[in-house]
This record gives sequence, C-alpha cells and structure tokens, in this order.
Amino acid sequence: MPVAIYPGSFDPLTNGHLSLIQRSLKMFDRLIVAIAVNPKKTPLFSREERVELIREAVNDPRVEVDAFHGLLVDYVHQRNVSVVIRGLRAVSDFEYEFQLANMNRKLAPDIDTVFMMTGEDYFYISSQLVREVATFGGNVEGLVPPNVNAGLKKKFGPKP
Ligand code: COD
Repeated sequence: MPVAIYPGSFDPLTNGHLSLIQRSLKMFDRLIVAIAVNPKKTPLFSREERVELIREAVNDPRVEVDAFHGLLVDYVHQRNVSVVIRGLRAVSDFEYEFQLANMNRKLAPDIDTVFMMTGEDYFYISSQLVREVATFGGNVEGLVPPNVNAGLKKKFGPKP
C-alpha cells in the first residue's frame, strides 16, 4: 500500500504519535502527517512550529508533514489518498474515533480509516496532559521527543 494520511492536532507531537508514525511505515511506503488547523482554537504551538517540530522529530524522507484547513475528507481527496490512520489508546478513545470514522465514511465512502493500537508504553500519553504537566513545570521527558521537550521548556521555562 503506497500512502496514508495521519491527521491530528499534534499540539504537541508526543512519543505516542511518533510510535504510530514509525509503525505505520511498516504498512505504507509513505505517510503524510497532516496537522488540522482550526482557526477557532488557539493552539500552544503555531502551525509552523508544529510542522517544524514533527519534521525534526521524525526525520524520515518517507514522511511528509503538512497542514490543512477545513474538512479532513476534502484534504484527503485533494492529496489523492484513500487511507486515514488513527490511533486508539483506550476504550475512552473508541467512541470519538468511531463517530469520526463513520462521519468521514458518510462524507466520503471511498476513504477508509485504519486504526492502530497504541504502543504499551504510550497508552496514557495525550497532548492535552503533556501540555498541562508542562504548564506547571512538570517533567515530560520520555513522553515527548527531545526537541518537543525543548520547545515546551522554551515556552514555560524550567521549574523554579
Ligand atoms: N498512542 C496512540 N495514539 C495516540 C496517542 C498515543 N499515546 N495519542 C494520540 N493518539 C492518536 C489519537 O487517538 C488520534 O487518533 C491521533 O493520534 C491524533 O491525535 P491528536 O490528539 O493529535 O488529534 P485529534 O484527535 O485532535 O485530531 C482530530 C482531527 C483534527 C483529525 C479532527 O478533528 C478533524 O478531522 N478535523 C478536521 C475537520 C473535520 O473534518 N471535521 C469533521 C470530522 S468528522
């Protein structure tokens, strides 16, 4: 199978995301990591910062990092791709992911969603928790790639 799209907010990229990216390259020749830009939300890392952090952390010519506005299915069609990758950590992810996949299928029946289980070391990691821990100066080493950790320290400074 040639190419898949892995969409998300990636605010910021975590080691859970990274594990999924690396493992999906065993199934796909190329992967497009697509950052969804929502003009109504203010992310911690700008679109440009997220693109750069992911490129640096992944550092693999088979992976393209891009950003998109609007509907995911429109972007997937525009890129001429038919497979979307999503991750599942726990039962709590299932309901949301199930809704998303079914809505996307309703909008675009030619696009399929492939789910990958989280790596066993990463099931409790989410961007939201990482942001929260980092905001209060907690240590997120091992939860995010080193360059993301450095980016978080730059934003929040070291713990006093
Ligand atoms: N281990 C494994 N998987 C993980 C981990 C982990 N530790 N952490 C996150 N993941 C998975 C998530 O379950 C998700 O599948 C994916 O990685 C990305 O996660 P996030 O949190 O960065 O991204 P989300 O869930 O906020 O992304 C949602 C989208 C932006 C893709 C969605 O809102 C979207 O498609 N928006 C575009 C507008 C649109 O089309 N809306 C209609 C959709 S029906």
